[in-house]
Amino acid sequence: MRELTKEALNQFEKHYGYSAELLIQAPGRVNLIGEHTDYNDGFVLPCAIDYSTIVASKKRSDYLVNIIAIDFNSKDHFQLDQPIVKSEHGWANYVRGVFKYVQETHPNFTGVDLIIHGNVPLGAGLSSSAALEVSIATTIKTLYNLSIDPKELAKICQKAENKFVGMNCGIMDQFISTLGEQNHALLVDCRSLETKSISMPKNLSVVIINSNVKHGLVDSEYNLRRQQCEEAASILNVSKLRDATIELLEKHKDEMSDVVYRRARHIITENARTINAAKALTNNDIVTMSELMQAGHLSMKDDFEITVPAVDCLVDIVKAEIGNKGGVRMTGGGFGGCVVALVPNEMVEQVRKAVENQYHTQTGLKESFYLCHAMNGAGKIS
Ligand code: GAF
Repeated sequence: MRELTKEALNQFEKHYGYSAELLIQAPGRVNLIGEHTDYNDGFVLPCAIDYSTIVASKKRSDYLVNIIAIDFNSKDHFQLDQPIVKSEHGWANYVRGVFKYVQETHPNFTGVDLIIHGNVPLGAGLSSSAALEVSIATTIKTLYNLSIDPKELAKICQKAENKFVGMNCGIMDQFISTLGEQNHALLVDCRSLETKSISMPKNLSVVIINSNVKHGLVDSEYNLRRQQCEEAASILNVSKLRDATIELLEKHKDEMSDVVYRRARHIITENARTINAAKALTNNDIVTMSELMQAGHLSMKDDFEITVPAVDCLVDIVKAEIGNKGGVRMTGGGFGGCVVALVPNEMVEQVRKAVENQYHTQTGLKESFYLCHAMNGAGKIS
């Protein structure tokens, strides 16, 4: 983090010729359980991680926004007193979208110079996009002292991604990047947006292993899953699958395709698993947590069909080492990306070695291994 910060400040001086007045960070996230439940108004259990996007900034008074994205080796600029339209640079649309929707409700700001730098792995399912959106929104809010509460800020960022970028995501990623708590996961009710802080067991480490299978087909498959969930909800005559039960689903099984039935079964069972996982972690009941994570992974593999063989392989390797002393499952939207494992502290090296020895041989791929900690959400770096 210190290195990232130093580099962001240096680059700011180099490009703009004066010093930044503010440094903001927004973290990526890992979801412990509750996958694809957010847009079904259900429950999720993520924590923010110590990989983040950093933004160095300074106010301007001429309605110009200058952006330099170090990691993309790319620049963008636009005027706030003219309509904000799409850029040809993919990354820039996350930034432009946030400016557009902050401006919609809080129009009183007059420009900014920005440097963006970060270390959230891209396309790995650890929410680099949400970290970017939240870092920008928090920068505008802090620089101009705008009164935007954290939940509203997360919703503005989600709107930018849904309506400006065109990715129909739920609220989880922006929410945890904004509201994360050090040493805690957050059980989020994605309907009411109420949260419960769940203390992370001290004897377990949060290990994330990137399969380095880049997300493929994410947008199209993600949107298809959403449609299938909506179709199931409509057949079950509920507003969202959050309101359905397994009994109701079984009663209407013959009215839907097998695929739609299995999609709904994943969401209904995943919501229950997520609530139970929060209880298990609270009680330091690792065996139950382990079983819930395993069941969650199988449900994503067989019912929701969002895992890929390399990710399943990583889960198997880790599971063989930790048994029910910890838990492991795919994390994030799916179709590549990472697994998350809760590993007894004293077994982390053993797990690292097992993955190192077996993953490449079995898949031809090389993993990346991140030992993480649950962190606070976005804020000022002093
Ligand atoms: C992606 C989305 F952005 C989230 O809203 C969530 O649906 C997740 O996939 C799956 O749980 O990260």
